[in-house]
Amino acid sequence: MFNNNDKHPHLERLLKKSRSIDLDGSSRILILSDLHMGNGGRRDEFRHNAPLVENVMKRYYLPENYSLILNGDIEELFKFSLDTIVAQWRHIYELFLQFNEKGFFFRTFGNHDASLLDEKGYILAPFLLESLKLFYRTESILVFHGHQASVFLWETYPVVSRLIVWFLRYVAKPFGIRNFSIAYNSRRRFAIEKSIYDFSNRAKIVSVIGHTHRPLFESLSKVDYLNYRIEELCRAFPAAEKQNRDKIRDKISALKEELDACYKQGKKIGLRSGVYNTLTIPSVFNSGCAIGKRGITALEIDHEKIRLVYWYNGKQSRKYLSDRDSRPMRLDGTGYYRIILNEDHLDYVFSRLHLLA
Ligand SMILES: [Mn+2]
Repeated sequence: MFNNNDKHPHLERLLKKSRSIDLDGSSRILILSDLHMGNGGRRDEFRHNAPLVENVMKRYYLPENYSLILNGDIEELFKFSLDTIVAQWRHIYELFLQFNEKGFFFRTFGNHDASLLDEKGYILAPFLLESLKLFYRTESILVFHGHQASVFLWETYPVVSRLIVWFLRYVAKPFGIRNFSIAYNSRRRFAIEKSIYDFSNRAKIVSVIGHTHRPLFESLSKVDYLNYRIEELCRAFPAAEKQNRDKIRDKISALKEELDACYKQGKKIGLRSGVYNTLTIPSVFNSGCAIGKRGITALEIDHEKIRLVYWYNGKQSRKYLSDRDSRPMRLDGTGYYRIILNEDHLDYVFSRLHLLA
């Protein structure tokens, strides 16, 4: 299963040919993926979180001088035509473009919007790339959607994806064939993550992806992370003072509850499954998606730190647990909140990568 000779020609090519940008000590970048924007109707998966996305960009990330990278599957072209999407979400497109005024704006394509390569006059055409390389000192962070690592040809090649668009629009939909391409089981997800993990470790780079809709921080999924933290706290327990022991005990029971909830929802363990190795190399990050039922996850690069954050509507979401002792921050004048799920310095990430990979 663990094949060291396994080459990743697509990914090697991306690493070589990517356009690159130098980060400096004050760089701030927001990375979002998988918006799946549609026509504003009932089948539009973006519709539900559109006000949230609009508010956080307009009231937080733009005033805070962030640049923006949209990492693929921004439009849902398997179901809708580009014209209807742009007409529906013009105000959102205008916000995207504003990021290019103070900082930069780029968007990569994913499997659901690869056909944009053919669209002349597309509003974001000047910013459309397959991947982008961020240089941090001598280190590389490669940002790409992630479908390139799929073993399924229809996800990898734009030509094939165009055929799928045709199939879905003119055959599947009229004849009532549903969910042809979206059947994402956790095995497929895992295969993609694992393939990108192996590639990144071999190349000694960090990859930032989307596509699977599952947030990863330092290669850890939520379940992995909860397991890892419980283990860490159990180890700290015996040496702790009496009053700290109570705190640790409370924390462990809260984390266990969270973990049980994950297993009940059928969330499977990810890269830290122990099949391959027990040490986790922090080489893969995934921004998650912007179409979550309760909110959106995003990655931030901010002054040499990398963070996984969660934005949610305080009225509809339960209190969100963060083990990192971070408190939710309310976005002024709205009912929206941001919480930091995880955060580390890039120096830590790359030291660990070089020491362990
Ligand atoms: Mn995708």
